[in-house]
Amino acid sequence: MPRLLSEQAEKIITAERLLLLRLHTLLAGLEGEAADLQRVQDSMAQLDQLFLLVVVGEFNSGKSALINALLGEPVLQEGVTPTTASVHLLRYGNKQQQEQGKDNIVYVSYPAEWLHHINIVDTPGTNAVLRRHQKITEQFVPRSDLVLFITSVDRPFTESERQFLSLIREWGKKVILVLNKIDLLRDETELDEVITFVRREAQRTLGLELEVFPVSVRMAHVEEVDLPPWQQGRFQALRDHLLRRLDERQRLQLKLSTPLGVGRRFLDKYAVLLQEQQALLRSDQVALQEIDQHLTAYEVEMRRDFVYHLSHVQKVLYQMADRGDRFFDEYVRLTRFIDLLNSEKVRGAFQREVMADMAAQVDRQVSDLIDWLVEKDYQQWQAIMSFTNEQVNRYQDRVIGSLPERFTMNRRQLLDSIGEAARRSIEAYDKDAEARKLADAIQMSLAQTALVEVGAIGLGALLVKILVATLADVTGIVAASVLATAGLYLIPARRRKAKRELHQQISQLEEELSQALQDAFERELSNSLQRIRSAVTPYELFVKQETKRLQTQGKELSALQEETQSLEEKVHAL
Ligand SMILES: Nc1nc2c(ncn2[C@@H]2O[C@H](COP(=O)(O)OP(=O)(O)OP(=O)(O)O)[C@@H](O)[C@H]2O)c(=O)[nH]1
Ligand SMILES: [Mg+2]
Repeated sequence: MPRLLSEQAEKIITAERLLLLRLHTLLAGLEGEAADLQRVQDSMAQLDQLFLLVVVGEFNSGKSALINALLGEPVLQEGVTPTTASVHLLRYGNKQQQEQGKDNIVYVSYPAEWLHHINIVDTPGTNAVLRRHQKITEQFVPRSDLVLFITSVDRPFTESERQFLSLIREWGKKVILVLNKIDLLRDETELDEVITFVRREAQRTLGLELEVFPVSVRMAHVEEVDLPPWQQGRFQALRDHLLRRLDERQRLQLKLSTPLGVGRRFLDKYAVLLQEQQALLRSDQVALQEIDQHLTAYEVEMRRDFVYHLSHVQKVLYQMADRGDRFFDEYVRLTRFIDLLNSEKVRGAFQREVMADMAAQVDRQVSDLIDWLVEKDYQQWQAIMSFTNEQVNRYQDRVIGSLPERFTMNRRQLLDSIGEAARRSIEAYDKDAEARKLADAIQMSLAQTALVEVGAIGLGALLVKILVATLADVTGIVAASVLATAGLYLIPARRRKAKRELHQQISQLEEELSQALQDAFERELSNSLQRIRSAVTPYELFVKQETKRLQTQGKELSALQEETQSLEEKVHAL
């Protein structure tokens, strides 16, 4: 039977080592605190060490005195002021001696048989003016396999004791509560009262059913038979419990629970951190989706508005066509035959009445369109900039200093770089230069399709140039000389032809101009979208990568939680 037990125990120990190793890897990946990583490593090493019974409590509660009473000799120093200044670890030795370890622990050897199975630790008292004492003890708590918590009847269950007990609980420790100095009480009623109080408070504030041992360490060695109960030391019960009833199996269970308690505490702690990072990344994903939707909507809206802006330009040309109709109706008639003889005059009138201020109007409409395009692009960058600011601020509101450095730094840098790209674009934005560039591009492409030489004449003037070159034919159709040779009865037919030709010319021009504008617009829009998207891309990648990392780590964390649970059950079943 003992052989079976130890085999199973061996298996559990191996599993615990593996668990701690995986936990260590996980915490390192999560950029866990150095102290936490160290603690996990210590837990691994401590699996090989002897059972550790750790005595804690407020200063002056009688911790050192209690250990002395167990030993039957005043090995440790006692005193009415804060006395024990460093951790004292009592272990078996052939003779009594004391040495200062490198780890700030004082190692005390003593030849008591039971020290073969248990090491017992005296700690500096808590709640003393000497804050350092409390720190030392707090740091030692995770190592303990069983905690003996000593409070005394003259100040039972203080607030600071409650806090300290809850810290011990966080490490998953089993606690035995000792209520010392019962010799200070007047009668049994007072004793019952104080025990009930301590039990109730532990239950109420910590939800703990604690085993309570009322004792008087001072009376530990006084013959008890003739004394009333509250004046008896009752020490024997505690001694029995610790040295005899705490048998090998129980000690093993407690010992094997220690690393699981440590593991559980870190798993809980880092699960919260993981969740915070996940929440933050989710907010980033949402923001990135919003940007994407925003850009898609922007594209749709731009296309729609472009049609509207383009129609203004087209309208200028349609109006010119209408004026042309009226012109031919008025001029190409028999009564104006004399006027038609002067073709220079006809051309002059045509320019004045039909072309009119078309050039200026086209220039104005196109420049409106360009301004709109440039302004919209600019607005997009501003929207992106305010998005990044928002995300940066959201991060600042959420967590201050608790998230891993690399994660927060990278995230911050990437957000900043989007903001920076937006800022640079906005600052370097020379709307006039952008507009000029666009206007030139439109002119160039129009000139190319119409096979006209361009100088720096402006778009409207270019249109006039194109029209004048082709309209010579149109006015030529209605010139008197032509009409004379062809026969005057042809006037109405010529009028119709002139109109038709003019419409054709104008609609061809309109098509070419629209195409040039459309091309320029598409080019600008896709450049603008691409610039914004590529500024956001590195951040998008980061969010994707980190989300994946968190998923993997989250899975490992859950797996370790399950493994801890299963080992706890196995330890319990030992
Ligand atoms: N009346 C009474 N006094 C006791 C009892 N046990 C210890 N004392 C006294 O309480 C004082 C403190 O005892 P220590 O053992 O030094 O207390 P401690 O908890 O180790 O204190 P620190 O080392 O300062 O944390 C000493 O004067 C002891 O003699 C007891 O059962 N009854
Ligand atoms: Mg002491």
